[in-house]
Amino acid sequence: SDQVQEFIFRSKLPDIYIANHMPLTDYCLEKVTQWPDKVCLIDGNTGREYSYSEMELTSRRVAAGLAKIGVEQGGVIALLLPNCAEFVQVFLGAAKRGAIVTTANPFYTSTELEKQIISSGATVVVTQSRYIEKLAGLNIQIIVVDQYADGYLHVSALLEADEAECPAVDIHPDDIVCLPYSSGTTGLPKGVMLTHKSLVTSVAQQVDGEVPHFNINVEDTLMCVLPMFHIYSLNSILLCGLRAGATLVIMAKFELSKLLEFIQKYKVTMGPFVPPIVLAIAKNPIVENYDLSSIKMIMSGAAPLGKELEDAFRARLPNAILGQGYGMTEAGPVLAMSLAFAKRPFPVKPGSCGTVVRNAEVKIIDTETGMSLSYNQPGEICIRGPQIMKGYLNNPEATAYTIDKDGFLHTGDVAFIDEEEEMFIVDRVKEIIKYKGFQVPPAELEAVLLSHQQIQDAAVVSRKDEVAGEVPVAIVVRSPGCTITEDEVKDHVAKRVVFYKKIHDVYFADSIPKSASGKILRKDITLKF
Ligand code: AYL
Repeated sequence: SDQVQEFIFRSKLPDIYIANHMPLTDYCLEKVTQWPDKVCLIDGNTGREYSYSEMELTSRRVAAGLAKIGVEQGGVIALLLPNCAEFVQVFLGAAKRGAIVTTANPFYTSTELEKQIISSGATVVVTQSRYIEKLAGLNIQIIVVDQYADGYLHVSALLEADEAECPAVDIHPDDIVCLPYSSGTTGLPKGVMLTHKSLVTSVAQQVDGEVPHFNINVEDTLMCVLPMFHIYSLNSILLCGLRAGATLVIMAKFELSKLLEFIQKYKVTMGPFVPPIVLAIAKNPIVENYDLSSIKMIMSGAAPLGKELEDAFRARLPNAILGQGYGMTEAGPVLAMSLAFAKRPFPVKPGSCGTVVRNAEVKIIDTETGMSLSYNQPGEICIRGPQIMKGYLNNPEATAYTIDKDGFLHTGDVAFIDEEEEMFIVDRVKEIIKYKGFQVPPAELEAVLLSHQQIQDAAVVSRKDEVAGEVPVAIVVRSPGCTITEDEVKDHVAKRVVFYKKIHDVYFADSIPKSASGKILRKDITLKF
């Protein structure tokens, strides 16, 4: 028969009960009565501290305030903020209201913002006054979190609303709560529909149960320097930290000396970072001037971590457990995490991005045949479980392309799993370029390049970079008779995109290698240099 054996990989830890019928805010703050006065948040920017009971109360006030200004259940609000207390307060309040939060990088250009705001259907944007001008011309209500600005609502209208007016809402587990944008395995950025059930499940897979995979608790202080507008920080730091009753130290932007000062001052125990921050801590001499002995765990995620870097880091902070987390926005986002972080830690091998989380199934499939593979054979990672996205917003084709009929989400990452259930990522079969963990979608840059009349054709590919991991470079075919220069090409793009999507080098060519169907053959281009 054509009955084939399916190889399914599972966690080494037993499955757990997951309360994924609960709305996200109620779930994350469920145990607050056990630690009402515990410090929930320290805003490193201002030094202000917020207790858990205060945070819970504020979430109800914000929900009331949002209802009052006309945000309905299912309405979309955009957070355009660096890390700050208001990000957390408004996020939890919006989720409590049954609204949907779309998050964006405040450094985005107005063109990038406009696309996301229109696509997501956001009617309210919460931001700092300095970013208001980028929102000109959009049909939205602006709420400013810093100074009072004429003609705009101030966030105090939410924070100081009457909690007695917190609307009673019937939130369904399959309702969307968060709408981050990701280009996934191909094309332009798309709204990723993460539901209450997805995010509750993902957080539970990390921190719930008798033997949590990611062992954080009320004794822990987490460094929150990664931007919460990105799902890594939003999920694995903010939401996991809240659920576990940890203290979060938040920083608006990465600055090594400040980061080290905060670790020392607040006795930070856990640092969820990205490879460039791990690199800075491993290599920068100023690290010697600080007492980092409080650090128990360092997690690296969102991009590959080099073996030499891992060794250099271990030599410098030998008492800290260094491990990886592996996630993808669409996957809810966490697929795997080092079992060295578990309450009962397992020995782990360098280079591994972790073991699949509990209550989920992983398949490694042959990229040619689609057959599922067994131990030690590399193939595309696919994952199934209640944590994965509901789909892409208003894009059933892209959804069907990414989640197959059996419910497996295809990641576009290539890995093998060894006999100890450890996953090792070895390649990527998708377009995305990762600059310091940030997504750079080639298709978006190609469209920007093609909008220049002196450019007839263009392709954007990844080039390895010591600090950023990867940077985008362009191959450009000039229009007939045109003389556009490398600098002109770079400037054209730089004016239209956020800093990390800038083109680093331009190679002029006579043509772009394409398949018969017109698809750019990126692998062929990469081989040329
Ligand atoms: P997105 N090693 C190698 N590549 C990685 C890793 C890793 N540890 N983590 C993520 N990637 C790549 O949507 C991979 O190609 O989400 C993956 O498909 O911006 C892509 O980045 C997804 O990029 C965590 C830990 C979340 C990590 C994340 C990553 C979210 C990044 C929660 O606890």
